[in-house]
Amino acid sequence: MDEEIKKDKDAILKEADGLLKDPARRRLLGNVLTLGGLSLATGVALKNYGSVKEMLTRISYFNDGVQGAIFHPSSRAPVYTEADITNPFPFNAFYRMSQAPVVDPATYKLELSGKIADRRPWTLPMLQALPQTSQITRHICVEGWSAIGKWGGVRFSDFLKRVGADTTCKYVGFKCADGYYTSIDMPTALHDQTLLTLTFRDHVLPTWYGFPMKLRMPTKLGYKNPKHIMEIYVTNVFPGGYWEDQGYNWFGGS
Ligand SMILES: Nc1nc2c(c(=O)[nH]1)N[C@H]1C(S)=C(S)[C@@H](COP(=O)(O)O)O[C@H]1N2
Ligand SMILES: [Mo]
Repeated sequence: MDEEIKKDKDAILKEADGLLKDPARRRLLGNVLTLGGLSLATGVALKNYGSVKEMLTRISYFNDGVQGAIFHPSSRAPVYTEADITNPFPFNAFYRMSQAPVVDPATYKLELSGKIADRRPWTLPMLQALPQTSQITRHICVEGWSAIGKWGGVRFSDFLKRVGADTTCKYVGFKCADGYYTSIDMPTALHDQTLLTLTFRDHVLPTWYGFPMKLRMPTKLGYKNPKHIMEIYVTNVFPGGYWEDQGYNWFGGS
């Protein structure tokens, strides 16, 4: 880490520490005064104390350069136990729950494009036949809530290798059935906690949580975790995202 970035990191933590002196805020936030917890800290604290504008400023304060530099492929998000799972788990999207897109499993095909050697589409049974793993992690939404859930599916790095994705590219982009879109940096795509998930709490992903598929990254804020994925592409051309294009920080790490 170079000197300049190290200074930024210290300054950010110091400022957050100042903001969190109030014991009520501390209680709300628990153990979070690490860079890993800072997005949660700012999201929750600002929900209670500040405006949306302030929240966005604070999220953007973690500018992409600083985050990219402090994010190391080996940093891991905390994992939890079955007993910690939040029930019911919150729903969130840019529309109401009843408007979540209904995708037909019989005709569903995951499209691949961009810098990928084998761009043949994947059906759900093909995806289900790949080795599966599951993980209990905390999902953090910048709107001021967080919740612990269990998601299961295919390790995304395995999938990318299998289809011959060019992992020297900078970005992986996602297009969703509801018109949502987002994109992530390649190191996060290859992170071993990044999963292409097909289940929630050991059952087929419900419509509102993103059927047929949600990319789950515990190292990223909620809006970076696309639901209802229809297409995945690999590119060096910055793809942006639905909220990112409206001012949310692109890196969006938690
Ligand atoms: N396709 C799609 N994915 C999306 C969204 C969306 O509106 N559409 N919202 C994002 C946001 S802001 C959050 S917090 C999470 C919410 O996921 P959940 O409904 O499973 O809690 O989905 C993310 N992924
Ligand atoms: Mo969110």
